[in-house]
Amino acid sequence: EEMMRGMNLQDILTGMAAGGKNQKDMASYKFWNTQPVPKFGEDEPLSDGPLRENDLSRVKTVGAELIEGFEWDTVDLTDDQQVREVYELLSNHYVEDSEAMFRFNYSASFLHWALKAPGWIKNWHVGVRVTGTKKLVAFISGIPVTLRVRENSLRCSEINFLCIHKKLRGKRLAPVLIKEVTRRCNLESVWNAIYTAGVVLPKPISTCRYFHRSLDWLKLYETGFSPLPATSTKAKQVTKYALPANTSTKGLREMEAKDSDAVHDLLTRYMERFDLAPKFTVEDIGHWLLNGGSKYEERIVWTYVVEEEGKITDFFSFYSLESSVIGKEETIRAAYLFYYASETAFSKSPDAKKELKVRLNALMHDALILAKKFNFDVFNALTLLDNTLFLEEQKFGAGDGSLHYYLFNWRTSFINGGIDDEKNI
Ligand code: MYA
Repeated sequence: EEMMRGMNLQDILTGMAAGGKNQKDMASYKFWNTQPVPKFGEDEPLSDGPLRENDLSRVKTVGAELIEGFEWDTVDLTDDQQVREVYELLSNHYVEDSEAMFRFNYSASFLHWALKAPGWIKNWHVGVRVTGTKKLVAFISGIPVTLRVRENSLRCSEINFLCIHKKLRGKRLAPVLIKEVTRRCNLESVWNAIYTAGVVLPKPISTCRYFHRSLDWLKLYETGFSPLPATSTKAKQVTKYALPANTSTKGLREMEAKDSDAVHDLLTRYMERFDLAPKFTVEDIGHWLLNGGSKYEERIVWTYVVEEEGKITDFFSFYSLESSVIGKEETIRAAYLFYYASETAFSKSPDAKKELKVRLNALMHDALILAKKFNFDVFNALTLLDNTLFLEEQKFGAGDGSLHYYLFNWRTSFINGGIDDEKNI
């Protein structure tokens, strides 16, 4: 108790309060120390703004030398064969849980969708190949995104899928990849970036926890994803997570292209309530929520709207991302809660928060029913947006993982956003 006093939520979440056990001291971030990111321990309330000067004339026109035997490549993701190569690299070498039981298995369709969003830039899909065999052994990507960080609008690159072949780990290749993608963003006069990671780096602007809601508890138990609580039985667990066969929200239906303007308008207003949000165009909505016009082999995203008397009052979406069970043939099919919004968020009634809670619980209950119907094993969500209003009631449980949010070359104070302080999540 005493120890906690005087420590802020940010320190608790990033491990600083535990004597920095999840985190190295600043001096040992040999690479990140040289980058325009805020440092730990610098907590003076300075105003929001960039951390280094932007000067296009000083951006190098060619990439830095790579270690002997390797070469840079721009991966062409309009070529299915090259998407396949990225898929192979990630499916064998991308993010695993701390116990190395599961690994993200982003599908080729997912990569098409995530990396060719409106305005995508080919040069930001950076690969490293073995000179002799041309085998792809490392990757990092960026896509353009306009972000609102509090009152500022930033043209950013969203960096994702940083991956190095397991045999090339620990050789300081990651900093080389990061500097190369930075150079390629700078060449487009983009000086800021957003990225997320499970690891603690200088310095998170926000931190979320993963929550999981079992849809097929028995499968999750058998694959080692979910434990059997000491106070329960398998049968009780199965009963606990059972869901009705049909949704119950009146007017709920799949989103169609004709809904794009209404969904765009609703989501834009809903997102104004938060400190960090992407600024979407109607075209972005079509891409992110309508599966880019369903042009991919596999379905990646599902979006439902509620229509009442010709008006769209609510919507929710979730996307599909499997994890492979390491050492087995099996996969866990996970649905991840994506964007949603509800007119209830703008209620002026004295019971507004209660109304929003009731409405979101009804919507998310239907989202769970639909995800179950589409054969997902688990439904995942983070502690962002208004999620803490329904996680508990919808039987989500806290996972082990945290997700830290970072901005490159932008200072802003910590965003407590979706973390529910009262419940101490
Ligand atoms: S997060 C997902 C990251 N990928 C994985 O976790 C997949 C499995 N792991 C790997 O492939 C490797 O372990 C990686 C590191 C590639 C992660 N973000 O080469 P090294 C720092 C940033 O010897 P390796 C995602 O994709 C580490 O602290 N830095 O290490 C978002 C150390 O620096 P320092 C990281 O293990 C990525 C240095 O790298 C990360 O062989 C956003 C060690 O290098 C990490 N996840 O390879 C990237 N992990 O000494 C930043 C370790 O200072 C983008 N490190 O501690 C920044 C914005 C750029 C654009 C700017 C535009 C203006």
